[in-house]
Amino acid sequence: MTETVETVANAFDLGVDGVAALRIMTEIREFESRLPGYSSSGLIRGSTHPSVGMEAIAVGVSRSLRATDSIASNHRGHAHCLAKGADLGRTLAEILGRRDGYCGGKGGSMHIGVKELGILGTNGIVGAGIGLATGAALASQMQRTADVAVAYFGDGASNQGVLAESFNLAAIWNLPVIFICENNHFAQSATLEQMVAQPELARRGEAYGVPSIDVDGMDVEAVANAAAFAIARARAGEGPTFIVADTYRYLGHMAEDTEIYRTSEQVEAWKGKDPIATLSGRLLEQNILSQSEIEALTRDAIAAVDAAEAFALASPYPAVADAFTDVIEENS
Ligand SMILES: Cc1ncc(C[n+]2csc(CCOP(=O)(O)OP(=O)(O)O)c2C)c(N)n1
Ligand SMILES: [Mg+2]
Repeated sequence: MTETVETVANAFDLGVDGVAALRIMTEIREFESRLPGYSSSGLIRGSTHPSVGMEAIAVGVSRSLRATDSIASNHRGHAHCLAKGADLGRTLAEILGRRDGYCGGKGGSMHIGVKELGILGTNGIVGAGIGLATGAALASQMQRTADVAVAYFGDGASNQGVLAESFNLAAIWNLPVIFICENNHFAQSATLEQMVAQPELARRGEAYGVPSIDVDGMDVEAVANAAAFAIARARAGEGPTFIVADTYRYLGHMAEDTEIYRTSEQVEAWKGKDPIATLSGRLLEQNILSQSEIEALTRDAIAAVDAAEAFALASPYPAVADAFTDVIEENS
């Protein structure tokens, strides 16, 4: 049994929240779509994982988060950071290994941490963010800050043992943590059906006493409402929630992916549920934006990413002499 979100205080209001959500989703789409090109032209060292198609989740969740709330992200984490308030230029500079990146260009795509925005880090170790967010939630509870912590992870990561441990501790200690599983149905080339015998992932929360919600991860309103419900519960001291958001990544697992494990028909079918097209359609239907205003918003988003790209490319690489600075934070 999963929870149903019927009444949510602070529900997503298309007139109030719709345009901002469309803007950030369009920026993220443009930002992430450029990554394979940077990889093939040698601007990115190592792998980077775009989240094109999955924008509604990070944007929907972040709508109810404040700067002091924490997020722990994964290897596909740029959208999580951007939706939490990270700057496009500094994020791209980090991905390209430049000095103006959030970690001085020494972290890269899978180590973007921004303390002042509560971004505990993107993370190359599948599942690791689940434990980090649970720990941040424990800190918040002990310090009585009413801040919450969010763990973003994939369907593949849900099979890591840390999820079981974190669910259990969060449930018995009533921790203010929201577990967000972005179920895009693949872990690299493995399908969810190959990985698990019980694909209804939300049922796992129930087994630990963590209320669980299934949500359409292609619908920013639905995600925002589920997250608002879960975040309000956490802030009120009512404990953890598990949200499973059904979604799909349009691009390969990483730039070099041959994608032999799926059909183009499947990819096209999911594009028919595109989160940006769906939101644009609703804004048009409700006369909140006109077609020409949507086009202008799209042009602005592209210009914002152009500016981020120019900023990142103009930033130098870190100096070799600085290789060992900023590696360990000294306790003050
Ligand atoms: C502990 C660990 N095991 C394996 C890997 C290799 N790896 C990187 S991404 C990935 C797939 C993760 O799938 P999922 O959690 O569903 O996230 P998605 O890539 O679909 O967003 C794997 C197996 C890793 N980075 N860390
Ligand atoms: Mg996955």
